[in-house]
Amino acid sequence: MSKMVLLPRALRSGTVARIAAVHSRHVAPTMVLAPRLFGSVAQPGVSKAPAAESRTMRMTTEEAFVKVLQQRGIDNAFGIIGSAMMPISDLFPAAGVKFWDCAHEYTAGLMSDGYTRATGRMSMMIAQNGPGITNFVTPVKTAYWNHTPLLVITPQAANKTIGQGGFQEVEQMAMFRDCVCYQEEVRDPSRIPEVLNRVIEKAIRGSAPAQMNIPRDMWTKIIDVELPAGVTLERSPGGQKSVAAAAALLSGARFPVILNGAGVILSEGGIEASKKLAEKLSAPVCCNYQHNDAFPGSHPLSAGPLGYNGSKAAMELIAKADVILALGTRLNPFSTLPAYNTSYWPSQAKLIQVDINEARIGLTKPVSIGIQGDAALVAEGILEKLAPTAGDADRSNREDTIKVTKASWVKELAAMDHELDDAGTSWNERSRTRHPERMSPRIAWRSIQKVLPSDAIVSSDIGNNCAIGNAYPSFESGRKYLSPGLFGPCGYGFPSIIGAKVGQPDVPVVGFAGDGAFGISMNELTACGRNDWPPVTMVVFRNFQWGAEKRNTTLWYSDNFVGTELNVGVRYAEVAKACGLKGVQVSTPAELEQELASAIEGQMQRNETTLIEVILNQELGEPFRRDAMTVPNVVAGISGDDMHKQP
Ligand SMILES: Cc1ncc(C[n+]2csc(CCOP(=O)(O)OP(=O)(O)O)c2C)c(N)n1
Ligand SMILES: [Mg+2]
Repeated sequence: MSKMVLLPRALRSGTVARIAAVHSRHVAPTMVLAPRLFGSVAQPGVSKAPAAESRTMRMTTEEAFVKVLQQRGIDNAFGIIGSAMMPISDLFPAAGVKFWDCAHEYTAGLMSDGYTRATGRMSMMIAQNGPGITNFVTPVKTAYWNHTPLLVITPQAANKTIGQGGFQEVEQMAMFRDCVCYQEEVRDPSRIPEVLNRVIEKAIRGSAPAQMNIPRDMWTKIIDVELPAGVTLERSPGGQKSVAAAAALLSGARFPVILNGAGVILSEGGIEASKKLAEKLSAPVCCNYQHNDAFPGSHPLSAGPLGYNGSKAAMELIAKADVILALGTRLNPFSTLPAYNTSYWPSQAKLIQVDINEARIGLTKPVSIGIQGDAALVAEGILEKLAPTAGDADRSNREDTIKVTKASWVKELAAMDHELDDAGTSWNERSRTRHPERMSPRIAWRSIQKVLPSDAIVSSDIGNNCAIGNAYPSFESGRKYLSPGLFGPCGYGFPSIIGAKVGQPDVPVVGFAGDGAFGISMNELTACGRNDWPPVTMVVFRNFQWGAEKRNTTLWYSDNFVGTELNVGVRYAEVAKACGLKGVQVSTPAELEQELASAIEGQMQRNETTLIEVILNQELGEPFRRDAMTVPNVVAGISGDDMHKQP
């Protein structure tokens, strides 16, 4: 790269020569002593009054931004390049920040979520103001309900012209108000490091995305600033009276059950702390819907996930609870609504809810004891305060019940090959008859389960085949299962597994998605095969339909299939090949097992990304929300004859 530095015209005059020298990327920032709290925009030619107590440095706004990123170790950014970020992206290579230039901002954001969920390290989303940023809305809200601390940088139209309805201008603060735990717009160039530092801090404290909105004419300014230091807040072990009350309640319980949510995964040592507590109490541990990695699947007290297509054992066991310890969870509706046509949530049980976020305690269920605190620390505190006899009442009966209930579910699951039709409907039966040679979703999942490495990171998507998978893979540690979460965006499985692999390159990763949802995200096939992008294995369930919604149509709209059919002519494996990746289509369990094993081997040994297109029959499992649907009424009736032609 040329050593010559091109300066903005305003800086090319003799009077500002000193500043021009500082602007050069080859010149180290000058230390200036100045009595300022945060910073100021440098006045050309004005000398500073020295003040020993302040250590202000002169630098550009983009240097300040990048230095704060460096202080915080934020070294991975996901997005699409645009002029509004170029002053900082220009510095990324020198700074050690890797910019993952994706095919779409929607999927870039989901990659960022996958990266941070799989590693626990914050990443950054960044895009062009206007249309780039609007593409971020869905992934940011997705990360919000996945409780992922992300740094969302939204360059904004310039202050000089904003409001004139110019180019790439949109209300970026209003747009994200409901999607982030904190947002702030930069008001003055000198405040860039202060604001960036605060936004990062808020994302950590809120365990959610936080947004910094920055008018693009804030870049390339020269400022005198003191870089702010981060403040690490110790997490709360919870109010001590409430912890003691929870310990007393659990000590007297006849059938205590622990329900682990995302907070257990996110808090350091959360899984271990819940394990110790469970062992002392001989309490079964259920996982919240889509947080299947919140407790080791091989542990004798592991009951599995609640919710749709989850573990019947978990649901039967929690139904018996007289005291539930809900640890690190907001008790989202999908973990408490009926499943398998049975209502399992024990409304009479006493409920202890522990969450780091006070706003979520008692929000969805009445609680007996609420504790605002870190899941691990609260669990440790409760364990310390338990009565010596805690868990003794009925202990061996309870242990037997857990064993028998789990064994019976394992047996039942192993024998479940097909999906049931509701009374009066016949879609599943017709699907089997139409394609008797094709695998059912459950037969495919059993093959997948056989081949998945025990340490794999797995992603999932919104769709019926992925939902059926709820009961199959289990995990021995946290940050292994990346599901789309409660915002429920189709298109999550592929980008999130790429993000996970970026963060955990030495771990095998396998992504899952239905054919429709994959279609939303498949433009990343064009991005992920490049040089330094890590290899992944992606499984696409090919049932030629938007299956999950089709099931709703079957149940409530008499098979009036509107918008549920996908293009049967598309060969996803061929698309992957056209993008320079490996693509295979499989249609038998043996092929699936062989190709999946070889794809994972290729991922780990030969840097190969493989897409496996799994041809399935069109059977459909449980719908997501029976509670939200009703049979339609016909009152006035609708006729095609009433359609007018537009003038
Ligand atoms: C972005 C987005 N659009 C639409 C939906 C509604 N939706 C939920 S599940 C689903 C069908 C998914 O179909 P597919 O990915 O093919 O999986 P399948 O159910 O067939 O296994 C749709 C359209 C959604 N959740 N997210
Ligand atoms: Mg489908």
